[in-house]
Amino acid sequence: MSDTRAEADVIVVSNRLPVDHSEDAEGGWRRSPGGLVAALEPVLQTTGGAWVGWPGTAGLELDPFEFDGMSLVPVMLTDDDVELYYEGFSNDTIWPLYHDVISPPAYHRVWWDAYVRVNERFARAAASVAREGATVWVHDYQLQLVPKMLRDLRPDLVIGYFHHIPFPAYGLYSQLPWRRQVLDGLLGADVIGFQRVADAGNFARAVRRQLGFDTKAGAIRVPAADGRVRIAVAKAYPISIDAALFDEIARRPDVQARAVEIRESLGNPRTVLFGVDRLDYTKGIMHRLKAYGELLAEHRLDVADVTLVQVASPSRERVAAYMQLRDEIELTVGRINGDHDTVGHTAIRYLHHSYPREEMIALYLAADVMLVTALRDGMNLVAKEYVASRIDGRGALVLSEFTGAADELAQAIKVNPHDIQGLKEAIIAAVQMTPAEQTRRMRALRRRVRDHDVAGWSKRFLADLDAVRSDR
Ligand code: GDG
Repeated sequence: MSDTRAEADVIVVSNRLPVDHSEDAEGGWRRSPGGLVAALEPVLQTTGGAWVGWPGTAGLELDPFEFDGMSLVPVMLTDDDVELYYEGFSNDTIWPLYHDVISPPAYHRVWWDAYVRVNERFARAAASVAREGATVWVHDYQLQLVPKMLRDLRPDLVIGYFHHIPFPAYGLYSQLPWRRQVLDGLLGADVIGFQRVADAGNFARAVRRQLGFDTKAGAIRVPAADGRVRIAVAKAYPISIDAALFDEIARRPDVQARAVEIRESLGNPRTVLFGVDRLDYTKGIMHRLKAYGELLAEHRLDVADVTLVQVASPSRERVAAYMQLRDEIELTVGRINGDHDTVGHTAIRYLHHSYPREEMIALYLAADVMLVTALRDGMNLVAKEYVASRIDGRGALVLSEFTGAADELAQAIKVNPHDIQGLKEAIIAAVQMTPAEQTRRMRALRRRVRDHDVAGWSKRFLADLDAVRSDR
């Protein structure tokens, strides 16, 4: 890395930099879509801050560079790092374990060694760009060891960590062979943020049981090497979206015209059901298909009236569990369509693609019923995006109670996706919901999402980090 880089007062650290390689874009980089970038970019721009992360291509060694008023600090990952740290430990150990073992987690010591090695690399990169007393905000499960590593390197820093996925109950967490090291790693932060109150509670319980530290009302007393005690705060900060932006795009005439066109191209069914997820076993796509398939088989729904559009965006395609899931989903979709399609109507329009945001919002506008049936999800931003896009106040949201969003979106139709019969009844209730009832519920949902957007989320978190600084 070059030593000409500027030092920063605010540093974000995440596995991925907020940019993607692009041949067409000026300078070769394009801003990646997503709420995190939208929320943090203004903070970094006004403070001249830096973002530390992997540029997304193995073996690519790059010097820090400026992008949109932020300084980007690339961390290099080799092919081995991608396989062992990213696809292995992050996505085949921590991801399934933290999502309640929906898929069995694999525990491999070589994966753990790579995780430690790569976390060290991220910590050193952050330490090297942080000005004296700077604020460093670390993101997500790929980097759970960074807070402690960073504190050891730079005790002057104020360190925050936000966990985007669930933190599991102690009985599951305790499977992890490196359970103490991970807790120690996280406790290096001054503020440890979670999506739900329950996640923060699970974390505090694991700390009590494994490390014996005192944890009162989310204030964890962490003994330091010098015999003193430091307080680490574990608390819920439910993440959100840039609601105003979704509202604005949904109002665009071209997007509304596209929504009409989408319905037409589906043969103008009376009801369009919609699901959009990364193709991931946590999202409950198979449960959704089972319920829908049974409703068709029992003639409670008819393809002449109803179509399900399922976007499953490609994800983690080199991890075996994901390849298997894709096969299962595609077999099931093929069966349901084969059984129920007519020449003019299809039961499921299945799309294994990623779409531009405008197209996603047109799909939200075209959908009468949004199906979010995750078996476990930290938050689920799709649910909030659907609500923010419904400028017409219409539409019904079926929402799994196992998502973080369920804590906030009280007027959704709540479901336990494991209960297929209950899921079927919820789908029918959504299909049959009167326009007046849709409007009544959607008004309250929209108010919630509008008043708790992603800017408010980052402001709350950073204010708590500022309070840590003042206390010092
Ligand atoms: C993790 C946690 C937590 C999806 N397909 C396309 C597309 N998307 C966008 C959605 C949404 C995002 O991706 C997915 O966010 P989710 O929250 O639903 O789920 P994860 O990806 O699993 O995210 C989750 C989140 O982190 C934030 O903390 O909520 O619980 O698992 O924004 O719109 N966007 C576009 N084309 C697609 O095809 N443009």
